[in-house]
Amino acid sequence: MKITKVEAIPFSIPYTRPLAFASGEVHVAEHVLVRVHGEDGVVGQAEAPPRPFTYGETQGGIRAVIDTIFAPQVVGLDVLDREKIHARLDRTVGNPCAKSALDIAIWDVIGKLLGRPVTSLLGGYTDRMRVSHMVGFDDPDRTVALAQRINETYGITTFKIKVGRRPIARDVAVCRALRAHFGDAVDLYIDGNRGWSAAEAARALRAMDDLDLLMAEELNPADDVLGRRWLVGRTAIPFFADESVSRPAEAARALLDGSATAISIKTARTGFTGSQRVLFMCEALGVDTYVGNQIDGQVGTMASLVFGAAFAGTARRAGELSNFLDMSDDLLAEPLRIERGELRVRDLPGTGVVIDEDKLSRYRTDR
Ligand code: MUC
Ligand code: MG
Repeated sequence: MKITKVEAIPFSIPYTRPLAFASGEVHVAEHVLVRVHGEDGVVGQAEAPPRPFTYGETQGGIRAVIDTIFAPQVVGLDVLDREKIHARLDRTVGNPCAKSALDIAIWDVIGKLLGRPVTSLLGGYTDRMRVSHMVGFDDPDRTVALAQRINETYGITTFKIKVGRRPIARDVAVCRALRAHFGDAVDLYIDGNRGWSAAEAARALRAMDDLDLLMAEELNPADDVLGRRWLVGRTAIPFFADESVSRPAEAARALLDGSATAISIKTARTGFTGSQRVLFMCEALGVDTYVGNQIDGQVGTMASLVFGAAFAGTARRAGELSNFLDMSDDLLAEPLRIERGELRVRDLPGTGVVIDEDKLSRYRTDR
């Protein structure tokens, strides 16, 4: 089936609870819905979340690169010729979220074409994932109250805490309060989004040594080449690379040069095709992975779930699949429901994304 048209539709949905972290803040989901049309009227869909503070992409930039460069390169190609499609997209450097949304939308078309859920086509390991919730910067009491509500309402028992503030005692206090409140009933891990220096991160880890943290992520910049290697070498828990590994080759480099011991996989930045490459490389090397969150809406979260549930390696750990809870509304016709701490994939051809067209009309910003 040939690709006949590609659309990049900008939309804007406010957050009820903005997320703040060391590298930025998100108040409004100004994302792009990518639609890939195939012959016979089949349409594949995916969400691109621009993250200027992470990859440099913007909503306008994603639309422009899709409309002016990627769409002309892929229209007319067969959806099954994925290597040919990627060879063309890869002529342009960067633009990870734009390329990934295209890749996922193409997989959605393939699933619909074959009449099978994409999660089965990718690997078919399980039909569900445990959910981890990411909490942004706040004070200890409010963070504990939020985590308690999320735990009671959705059964979530894994929390990622954003850190990277100064003085480091602010973040240590939040982590300590969560551990004191929940005891060993929850798993906790931290993500610094490059906010600390290597020395600050080492001090913070020392101060939290008794908190039984599961893992740590991007505590200092990977560009502090020796500082990062020094920090990772003295960290006793898995040290995840996230935004510093936006391509499979960067993940390989991070592991080989000792700037990470584990890799966060985000379908928003490596699509399904690139995420598979990252995952398979990590599996072959015996390196841990988990499914991360690019502050996705429900359409993007569905993609993370479809990928994460497809493989034993990604289904093992809780995936970050819940930050859409902080949005005031979303685009899915049938909203995602987290129950008993889990999300289930949908037994539908494709990725299972069905858009509420009235909501899309309300939130799109190009008309
Ligand atoms: C994360 O894991 O870092 C914050 C910035 C970004 O690019 O993704 C989020 C979550
Ligand atoms: Mg991160």
